[in-house]
Amino acid sequence: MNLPNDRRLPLANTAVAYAAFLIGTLCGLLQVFIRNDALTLPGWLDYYQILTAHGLLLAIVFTTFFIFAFFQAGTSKALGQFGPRVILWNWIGFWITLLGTLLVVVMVVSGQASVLYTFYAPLQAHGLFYVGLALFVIGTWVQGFALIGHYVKWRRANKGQLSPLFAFMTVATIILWVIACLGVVATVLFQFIPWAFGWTDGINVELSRSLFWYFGHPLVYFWLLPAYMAWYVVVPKLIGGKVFSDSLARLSFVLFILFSIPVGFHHQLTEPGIASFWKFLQTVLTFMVIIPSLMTAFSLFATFETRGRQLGGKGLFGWITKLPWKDVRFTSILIAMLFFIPGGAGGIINASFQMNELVHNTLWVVGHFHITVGTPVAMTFFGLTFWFIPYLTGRQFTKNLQRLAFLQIFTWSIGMLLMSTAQHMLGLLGAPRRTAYTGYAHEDALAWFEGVLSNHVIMAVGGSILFLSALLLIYIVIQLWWFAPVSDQESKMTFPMAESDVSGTPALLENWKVWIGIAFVLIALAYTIPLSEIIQHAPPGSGRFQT
Ligand code: HAS
Ligand code: CU
Repeated sequence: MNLPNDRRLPLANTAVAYAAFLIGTLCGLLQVFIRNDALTLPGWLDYYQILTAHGLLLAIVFTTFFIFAFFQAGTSKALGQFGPRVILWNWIGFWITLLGTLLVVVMVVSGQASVLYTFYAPLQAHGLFYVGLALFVIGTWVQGFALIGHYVKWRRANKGQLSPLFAFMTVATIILWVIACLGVVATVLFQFIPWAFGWTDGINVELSRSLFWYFGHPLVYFWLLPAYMAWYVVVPKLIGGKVFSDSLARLSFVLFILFSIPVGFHHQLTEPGIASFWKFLQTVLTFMVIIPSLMTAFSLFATFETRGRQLGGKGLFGWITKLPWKDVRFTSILIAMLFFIPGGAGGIINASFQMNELVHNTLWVVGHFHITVGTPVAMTFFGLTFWFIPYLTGRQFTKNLQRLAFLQIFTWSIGMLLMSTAQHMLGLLGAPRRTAYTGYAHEDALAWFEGVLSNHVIMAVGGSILFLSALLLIYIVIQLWWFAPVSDQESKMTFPMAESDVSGTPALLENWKVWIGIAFVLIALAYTIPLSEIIQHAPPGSGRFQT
């Protein structure tokens, strides 16, 4: 089929996303079996290598490529078709991101970069691994700035107007991403690359970890915000409603720009070398960043209830039954939201300073991120995929495929429920994360963990169901891409974007200079003194551990 350029671009991004998804989920399957002691890997493969591939391919590659596909298709719908320059720069950015990805993948596959997605020093990968990471980030910036260019042109042509909500949210997410990446770019360019190529002897470990987490926390909102965009803008349209409050939606995105960055220390609460005052300050700021998620939860409930009552729902809960449960595009995303209720609650536990001692570096944290990025975000992306690919390829999401889609989200939910519950419980009992060896310090390997749910077998059962579900999804994607019947006028998919009333929205919310300025003030407050202390008091030499 001959597709216009602004469709081919998001399709290319989606293709890379799902290729990464397939390999990444396979690596996940291998992991649960190794942890269950049911599988021994051949000599040329290694647990940490697979864990690195799993984390990178799913949490970084799948998400980022899918997010850019969504941004590209959505902004060209919201602001009008891309001009040739925007298209060109998006393509250039796409190829650079892909080149970076391939370089990283080659290094991991060849066993020279089994450093996990957090690449903590003094673990050392091959220098090209870090070059790949840098290219990846640069590629996303090029795509991001191309989209911002399109947005700026629209604003010039529509002086004094607020931009459509989807475009506003895209720009907010890109701003967050660019500011966040400054940390990882700094550590990769100025610390890891010189060290890995042997130009410098040692590396300041604490500085590199702190710069990583300056990036690593907002990274999770770079995944979450596109899902929130779907929740705020796409879902209301699917249920026939409107955006509950335009200004609330915009404010929540602005709050993410302000508070999602100066909080990285909540991943380092157990680390020496950072005074507790700064850890405490960042913990307080972490509690601030919970607010926009609570606002989102409120706003979504309000959207659902308003629409359910319009459709005749009575009583306290009658409106729930009026929602379009038979539409898998809606149901998938609703289940994704439900998962985020315990997911977010677990995050609040992690962030509760002393309580973090109990869960840090245990499987609990693994459970946490599988019910944040692994379901609320990932399943929202699945829910989008069901209409997004047909929208781009002009094919039909047939009744049969819809049935399969239900089976897919159902199996993903069950698999995730089993696996993440087991991980949370095992974690509370002290099962460590980031290790292939589960039974250390004990003769009888798995004897600590033999509860009904708190055992490694349930985790593996969950993981296997998840892998089958992933295969089903890939089947659906392939069908929607190449084999489903071409749609006619009636069955044609559109990009669902709900109406959002901007009449009460203050123009200040779209004054980026103000928000970026305040964000930098908060970052400076939270980081200047502790980072300078880390630099001044760095111990000499760090050694290096090659994998
Ligand atoms: Fe987290 C570790 C704290 C959110 C991902 N997190 C991680 C790691 C990942 C991750 C990947 O403070 C591991 C990193 C590593 O490898 O070491 N996290 C939080 C907090 C939040 C949070 C406070 N995390 C996320 C999100 C993620 C994510 C989102 C991915 C997308 N996290 C931590 C901490 C650690 C951590 C510590 C370090 C742990 C350690 O010791 O290593 C908050 O943002 C959560 C706020 C969310 C809510 C929920 C709102 C609910 C909503 C749904 C509404 C439902 C509806 C359904 C409307 C308060 C919006 C309606 C239904 C009807 C039927 C009508
Ligand atoms: Cu965090």
